Amino acid sequence: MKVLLLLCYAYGMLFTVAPIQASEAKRNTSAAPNFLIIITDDQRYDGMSCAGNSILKTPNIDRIAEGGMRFTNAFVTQSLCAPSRACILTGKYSHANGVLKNSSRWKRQPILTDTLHEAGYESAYIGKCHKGTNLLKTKFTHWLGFNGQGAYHDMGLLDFDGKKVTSKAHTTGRLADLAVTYLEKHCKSPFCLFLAFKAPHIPYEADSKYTSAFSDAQIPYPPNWDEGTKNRPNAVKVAPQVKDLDFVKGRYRLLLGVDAAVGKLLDSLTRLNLDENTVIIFTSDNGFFHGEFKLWNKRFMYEPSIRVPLLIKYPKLISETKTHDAMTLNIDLAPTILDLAGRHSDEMQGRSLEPLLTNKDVPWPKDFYYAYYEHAKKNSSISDNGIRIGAAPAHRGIRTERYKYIEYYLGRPFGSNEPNYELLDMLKDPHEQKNLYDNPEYHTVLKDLRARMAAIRKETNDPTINAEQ
Ligand SMILES: [Ca+2]
Repeated sequence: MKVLLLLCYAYGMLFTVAPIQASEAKRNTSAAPNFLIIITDDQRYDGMSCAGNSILKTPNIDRIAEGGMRFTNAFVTQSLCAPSRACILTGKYSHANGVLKNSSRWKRQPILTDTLHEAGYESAYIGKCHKGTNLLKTKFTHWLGFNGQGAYHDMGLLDFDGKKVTSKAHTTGRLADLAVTYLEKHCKSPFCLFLAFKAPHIPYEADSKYTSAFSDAQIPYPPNWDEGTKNRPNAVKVAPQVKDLDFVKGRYRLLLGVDAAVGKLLDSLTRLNLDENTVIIFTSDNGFFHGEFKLWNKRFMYEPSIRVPLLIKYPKLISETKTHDAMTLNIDLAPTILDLAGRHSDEMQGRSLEPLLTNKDVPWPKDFYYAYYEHAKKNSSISDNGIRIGAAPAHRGIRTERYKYIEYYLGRPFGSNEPNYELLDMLKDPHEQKNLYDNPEYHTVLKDLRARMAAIRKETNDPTINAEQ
């Protein structure tokens, strides 16, 4: 079996693409829009200047927001790399697509590109996927980049001739160059191009040109820094804490590289006359803590971890700079892309954002279900530098426009398996500091949230719900 897998992998390295001239791309005037989906890794919702960040300037990412739609309440249904990417590609919750953890294997199932291919699209995935090569080889017309976490320096990347090439150049810039090459020479309209950066994921090794950036910056401490996790349920207290916020500067330096790369992409779309008929979507697979409760990393259902950037630009549909505050989810992206391509998949559980992009007055969900499955095990999540980056408890919950209810149903990792619960009123308590679970005044609220969460799980075919009811 191992030999077979190796042969399969080697075969994947040998793919070639028909050389299509840039002039052919320029003739792209068909009604079917192209799609460029840019996914960063661990960029939180406010990691760009168009979302109000006064320290990190991202003029090129802001160009997507200018004349486009910025969703100010965009969430992921699981805050972790591989599961969130699976949600994006399948349009389904983790419990429905089966990618519950980073280590989960993909089961055979339709994804976004299956429907696009039927509609005459070609597809490409460039960069980090975090899942096996078979998924990329079977579900995309072209795949370039790397499997797993990759590296920022001296990494072998596949080029468009199928050769593995190592370069001293920083991976962020190299991925952008591959995407530009794809647009110039290899794309066949209509196309759907995913460009997935590793940045700003650890390790914080930015391009050397940004080494001195932010050296004098004062990263603001959040209002809930001082208390750490002392007021949080026991299950949360396993999470490693940081002593200061210097690491944020490393993340911002990596995002400067992403911003420059985005600039290259946008310039090439304009140069190739593809900008009018290409839908640009910019988002991240999950958010990140910048010291809230002295936490870093992601995984938890608190706001900094589950909120992500979401920008959509499509001049044919959106004529001026706009924002929208409806709650949108990572599982909505695939249905949105299909809708804009004139297609639909009954398999998907998210909903198209097209009515929001066009300001239609439609009923829209006011709550969503969140679940995180990797219950930390001793010694199972030690990083190279000795920090337990993955120490989080399994949990699930529901977030409405006002409330958040969380169940740590397996209790505290490395300790008691007695469940913990958390109820937050984000209207009165925007920094999520006060657990109201035991407050009798919120008894009805709690009961309603539990009932609603059970209803969503049932509606979306959570295979574990019947066992518990
Ligand atoms: Ca991630």
